[in-house]
Amino acid sequence: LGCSFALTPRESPSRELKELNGLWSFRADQSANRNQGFEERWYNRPLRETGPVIEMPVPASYNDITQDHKLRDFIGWVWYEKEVWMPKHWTSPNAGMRIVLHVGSANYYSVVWVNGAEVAFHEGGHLPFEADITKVIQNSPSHQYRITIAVNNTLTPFTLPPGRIQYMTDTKRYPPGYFVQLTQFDFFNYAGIHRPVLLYTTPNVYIDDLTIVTDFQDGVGIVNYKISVQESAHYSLSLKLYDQSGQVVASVTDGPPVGQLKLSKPTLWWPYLMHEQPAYLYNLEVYMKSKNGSIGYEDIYTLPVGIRKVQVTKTQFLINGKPFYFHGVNKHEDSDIRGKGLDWSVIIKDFNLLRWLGANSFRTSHYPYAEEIMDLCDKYGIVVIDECPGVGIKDPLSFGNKSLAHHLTVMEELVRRDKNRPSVVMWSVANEPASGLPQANHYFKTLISSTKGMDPTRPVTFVTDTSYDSDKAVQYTDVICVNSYFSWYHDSGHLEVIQLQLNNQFENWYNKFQKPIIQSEYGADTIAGLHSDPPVMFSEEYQKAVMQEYFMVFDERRKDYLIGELIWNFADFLTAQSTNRVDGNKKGIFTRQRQPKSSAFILRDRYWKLANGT
Ligand code: GCB
Repeated sequence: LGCSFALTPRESPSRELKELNGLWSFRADQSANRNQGFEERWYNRPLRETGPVIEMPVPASYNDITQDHKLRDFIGWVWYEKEVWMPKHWTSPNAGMRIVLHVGSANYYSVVWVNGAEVAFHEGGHLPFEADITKVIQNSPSHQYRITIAVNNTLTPFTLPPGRIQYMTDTKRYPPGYFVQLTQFDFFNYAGIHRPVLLYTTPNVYIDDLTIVTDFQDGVGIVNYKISVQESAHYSLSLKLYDQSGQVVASVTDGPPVGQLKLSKPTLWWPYLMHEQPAYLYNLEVYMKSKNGSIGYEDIYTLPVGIRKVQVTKTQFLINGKPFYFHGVNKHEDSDIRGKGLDWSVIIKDFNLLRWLGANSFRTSHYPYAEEIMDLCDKYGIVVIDECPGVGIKDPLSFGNKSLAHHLTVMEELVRRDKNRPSVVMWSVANEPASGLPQANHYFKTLISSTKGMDPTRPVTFVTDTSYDSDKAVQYTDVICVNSYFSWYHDSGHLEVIQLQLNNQFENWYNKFQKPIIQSEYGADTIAGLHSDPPVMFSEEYQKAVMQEYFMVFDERRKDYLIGELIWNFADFLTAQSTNRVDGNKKGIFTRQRQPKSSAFILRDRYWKLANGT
């Protein structure tokens, strides 16, 4: 149920779009087996008639919205519902159009009904899914429709990320039926509808997918394209590539679905700070015309296109043939109150901070980010290592065929969504898996080679914290990404060991594999406003000192094979409660409210120097 999703919904003369964001009715299923909603078919009537409902904003995580700790830590099904009006011209049986319901993401399992008819089921908390709801709509007598979405945040050893429910059976310590969710990743498992819910239309015959691969040679830009059209074998395609002044710079009329556009003297897509005119985007307009019997259809889809190419050598990462050094950050989708819910103010603030910092890149630790964020990376020239939700894969159970099959599905969904983005220069299939286990060899060999099969144009990596002599998976990557926390999780407080240990780390990895290396995480928890000289752990001075020790080694290794450094983390973020987290992870160089700690200023100084080649 539900259909696979490829093209980011965009308005055009042939496509209308309606956002369903705002307040939805909401009810958590508090029954002991968490199944009352399904047993009583809450989707069959207005949610308010099933029991007490509250108002819930969409998009947002539900966890931090109320004063109820049971909802904050809730595990199981929650129910969302909204009654919506449809424009009359969408719903008439001979409208000649499809109506699609699109959910940007909901964590983790989702079931969707329209007027009680199930239209979609999706597994996975960080990628979009959609359903063609035309028939349900057109068969309905009124113009008002009830959309019900049930969302369940329960993680198992086979989900991505994996997790486990632990039942507490000691009746002297826990009430009957007591259970908790255990995870092996370091961020709060926020839940709910995290990204916008939309309705959009397409004609009955429509452009279903579009893949572009760009290149340039001898002053000529090349846009290879492949277009897929649904529901008709008889159609014609025309393409126009517009530059930013609105001039058509290349075109094809009545062309085949696979072809090439060429333009002389292309303006290339360059990363932020690498060129005086970064992030140049053309607009590719695809026009499809079709005849089905006596009815004619036209569809127009426009895609931003950046012309650039990416290559990896033994020691370098090349963008447009020039060495690129990642001076960037790791992020999270995380902020006060809204949790992982998409919020434009937070998004733009974060991009402003990235540019203030002189950061040219980030990794989407540890799951794919919203399409809205990715669009801005394309637009601003922020280079992205696009990571899937393969985080916390530690349990040997999670290396079996069932997990692998799902991991491949998630990579397919991610590649399908982000394949055309110039900002995305590398896929990361996982973060800190137990890559020393013998099972990791087959698992990552398959996962990485299949990902390369899905997209032969981009390098593939995963992020390791296993030592170089026991890791079984780095051999399959194009770039080595390594995380280390010297003087933090071990040798705590001993700043003086950092340079020795970090140098050895780099030499060991490089000598074994001869691949370029990114320091994909390093950092220290820091309570904003806590000061100490000499530096002690958790003070602003300690965070700065750790960074400065790392910088010394980075500057040496940059001369040979080090191709990037990504601080952990851009901002403080919420985690599960534990004795080693004081109100979340505090390794941000900005607080969770996006105010700078002292470390932000030294990083800024460094990044601008790196950008200016000084
Ligand atoms: C890591 C993880 C990241 C954690 C970080 C930490 O290695 O990849 O998710 O938040 O360390 O601060 O412990």
